[in-house]
Amino acid sequence: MTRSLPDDFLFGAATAAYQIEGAAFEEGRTASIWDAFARVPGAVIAGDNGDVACDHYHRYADDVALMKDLGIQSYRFSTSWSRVRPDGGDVNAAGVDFYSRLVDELLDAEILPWLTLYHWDMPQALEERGGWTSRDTVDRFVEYALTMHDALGDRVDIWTTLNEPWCSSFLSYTAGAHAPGRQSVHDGLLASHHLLLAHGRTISELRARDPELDLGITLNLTVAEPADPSDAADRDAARRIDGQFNRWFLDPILRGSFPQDIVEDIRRVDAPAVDAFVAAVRPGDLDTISQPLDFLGVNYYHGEFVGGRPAETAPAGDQAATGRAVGSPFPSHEGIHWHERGLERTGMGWEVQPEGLTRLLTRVADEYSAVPLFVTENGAAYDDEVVDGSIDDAERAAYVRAHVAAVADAIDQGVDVRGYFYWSLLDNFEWAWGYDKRFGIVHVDYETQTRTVKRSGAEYAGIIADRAV
Ligand code: IFM
Repeated sequence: MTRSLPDDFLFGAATAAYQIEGAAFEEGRTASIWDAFARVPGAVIAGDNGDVACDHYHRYADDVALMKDLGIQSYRFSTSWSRVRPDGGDVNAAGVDFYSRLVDELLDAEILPWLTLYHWDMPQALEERGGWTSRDTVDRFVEYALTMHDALGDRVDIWTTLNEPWCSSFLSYTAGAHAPGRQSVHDGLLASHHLLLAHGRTISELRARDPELDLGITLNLTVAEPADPSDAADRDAARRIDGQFNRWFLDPILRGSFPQDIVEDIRRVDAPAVDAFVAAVRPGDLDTISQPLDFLGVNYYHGEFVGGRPAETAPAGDQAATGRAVGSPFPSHEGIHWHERGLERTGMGWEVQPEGLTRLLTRVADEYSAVPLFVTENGAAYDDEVVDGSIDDAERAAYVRAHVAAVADAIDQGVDVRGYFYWSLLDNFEWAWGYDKRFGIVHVDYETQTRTVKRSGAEYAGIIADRAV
């Protein structure tokens, strides 16, 4: 059955600064936490780093032309704090100018620029002063956001404060799997609060400057399901995943409170960390965090199928990325076990579960808010093969179709979903996995920097042209 998307539905593609730009130390840019972390032995597979990446810094005009050829309507990119305010200090005019040229190129190509201020690459100098565990970093972030608005506010209307704060707090400060690689429940909790506060402060400053801007945040959300819904321990495992992954961010942003059941779970594991977190949440902070948004960005990749006891058959997916010992990103993780349910998996070991996206969008709309939703990331890595210069990635093409159809299902059920951004436009630096995992609809040969549109890219272009799957 052909599924049509509304005429004003926005089809886009997404990237992030550190994953594609390269030029890591050019024209005034200094180290971000990812430049430092990638140099920690074992932190990133094969010792890869973002020094060159897709060399987008020098090739942005060609990349915009490629997007135009594909019919991409909006490009979601992030700006690098370390390029714009190196070391978190003074403004670097050359860094700002890069983004100004990129935006002009997009507008000339009639592609809507969608700017994300933070996709995980804080200046390393700020990390050395406490990073996201320090409240002072919130002020530095707002300064940086206003610098971007000074430069681009006349041409960019859509601003996302943060991408996936779960990753930049718990995955980074509690699990140690991402930069800066800390492993502390206390640090993850504080980082999550300060990230949210930076989001709220930035929204209020930008709103005060220009009420016409479209302002929002992007969360990575999941659908947590108990392996056996009739088993209380399995249901509790699903509650805890939902709480630590989804509600920890949805609740403060859309309801003005942290989920108390999760606060109490974590207190049983690390009471001093929770005391420090509670003290860090000062009067007024939750009002700042929960002010109205123009949109919520939802990143969805897969669900979580969990039980309260170890599964008899170990799940097929192996998401352990690196040679370093990393911890759990879930502060209260004892007694949560992943189970197998026989779904197809991507090259990341992630389950392919498109109907989970429909349920997720419906749940956010029903339980939280009627705020317009955009799927700001969805995509899959597969082991692509280049044969005679082409990449016949049928699995990725099917993945895109299935997930766009899942969005159409949510719209049919009355959810206000206004767009879909494929992750990612280009193969790129997949964090702890380095260049080993390819998510792009466009293949990148990292030796020659040649771009080749994959079959999935051609099919996505067809979906955009037809406005239907
Ligand atoms: O590559 C990442 C991106 O930076 C954030 N969301 C998930 C993607 C795939 O892991």
